[in-house]
Amino acid sequence: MGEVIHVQVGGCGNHIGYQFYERIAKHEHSILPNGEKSLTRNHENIYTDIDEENYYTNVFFEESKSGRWSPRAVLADLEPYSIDQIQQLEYGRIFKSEYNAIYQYGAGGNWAKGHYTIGAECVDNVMEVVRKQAENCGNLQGFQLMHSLGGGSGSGWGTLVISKLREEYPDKIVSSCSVFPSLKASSTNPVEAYNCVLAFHQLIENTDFVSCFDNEALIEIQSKLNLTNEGFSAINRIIAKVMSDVTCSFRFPSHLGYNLRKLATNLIPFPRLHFATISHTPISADSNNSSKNISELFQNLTSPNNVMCGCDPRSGRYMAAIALFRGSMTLKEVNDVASSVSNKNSSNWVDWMPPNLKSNVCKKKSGDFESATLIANSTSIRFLLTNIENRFDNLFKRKAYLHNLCYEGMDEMEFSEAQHNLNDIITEYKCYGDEILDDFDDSNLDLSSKDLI
Ligand SMILES: Nc1nc2c(ncn2[C@@H]2O[C@H](COP(=O)(O)OP(=O)(O)OP(=O)(O)O)[C@@H](O)[C@H]2O)c(=O)[nH]1
Ligand SMILES: [Mg+2]
Repeated sequence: MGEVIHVQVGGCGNHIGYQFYERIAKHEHSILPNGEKSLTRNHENIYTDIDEENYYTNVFFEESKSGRWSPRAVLADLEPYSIDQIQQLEYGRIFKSEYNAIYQYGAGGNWAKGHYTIGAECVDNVMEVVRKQAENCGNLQGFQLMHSLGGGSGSGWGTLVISKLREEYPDKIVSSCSVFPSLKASSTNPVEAYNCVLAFHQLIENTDFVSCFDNEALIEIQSKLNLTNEGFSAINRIIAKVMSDVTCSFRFPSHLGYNLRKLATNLIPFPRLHFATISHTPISADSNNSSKNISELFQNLTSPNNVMCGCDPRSGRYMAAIALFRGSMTLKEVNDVASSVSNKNSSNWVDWMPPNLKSNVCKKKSGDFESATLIANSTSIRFLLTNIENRFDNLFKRKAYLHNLCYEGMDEMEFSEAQHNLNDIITEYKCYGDEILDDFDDSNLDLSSKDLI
């Protein structure tokens, strides 16, 4: 299968990365906080033998000579707080500190500090640690980087790391799990939209595949779940749950074994358009959600309320999608529903090729319930991108706060280039899918439908 090196950068990146690893170690690979495998696990249903179990665990974890498993993870931040916090948590000890790159400077919410000045001074150390991780891999598939696009470290430094990964490992897949900023997250950083668009420009050029999460949509989901008082930690658990599904067919036997490359190949008809919308169900494991059949799970996946970046799939068209089911269902059962769903709703797909919907089933459930995730290349992503472009433009046309970033050596041209690149992507998504949906009217969308969460 080949190994994936996971890199988490900045405050948000480190918090969601921790939740991801805690989830997959504790609930999915039976790894205890000290790195040992739990003796009580029951692998007969999933694996044929222990060698097969180790083969799959090896993708995101490395085994030491003493039989302890630790994440193939690099923890990087330009300030120490997030990693300090992680180290106090239940699974904090599972990360090896030799793979940390921690600094005291802080990027102060400024993309240019992360990408150029401070970040550039520190990036070699991160790459050094990545190299150490890569030396422990027999057949590295690629990288998964987690970060937010709104701050200085995850956004600026994170995308610098991405560009170095691309340069040093040109034949490996570089993917990211990127969190878009929300005005509702009560951020006091006025230049978030600059940070986001400058980072997005880098993601277009230097990643193969991006899983898009939007804090705006996640805050909405969180409030429907009555978890608002938990702040980001509830949101991060949702992202971790979804990312565990996105990666489950690399980590467990499944009908169509996917790896990062196969995922990217199936989803991306044009290299620049590699920004995935992800829907997941059930988002909360409550009793109302536990007994859904395959059709109901499918229906939820196409509901706007279950999309992690808030884009209504009906406002665009799918170019390609992978529906990933976890549970005891068979691939034939899923395929039967999938083909009837895509035939019935063929207008939701681009009309220049037959609906490209692949399904996969992984027997290993995520917790106690059957679940489903749709990783889609949908032209509706342009609504998220347009929103961020508007926020950027409101600042940039007034040159507001520009001096904060230019003071770090940036030129106004770079802002214009990033904005053009983003606008081009928005136009490309529109051209490939949405021409006849220009008069799309969202007034009749039923956002209160009962299949929410
Ligand atoms: N989902 C989620 N979003 C977060 C979290 N922490 C911060 N954010 C959002 O991410 C953006 C700020 O990014 P951070 O990750 O805190 O910043 P950073 O990458 O550490 O960069 P600097 O601190 O500026 O150097 C803002 O839009 C926040 O609302 C988190 O734990 N989860
Ligand atoms: Mg920070």
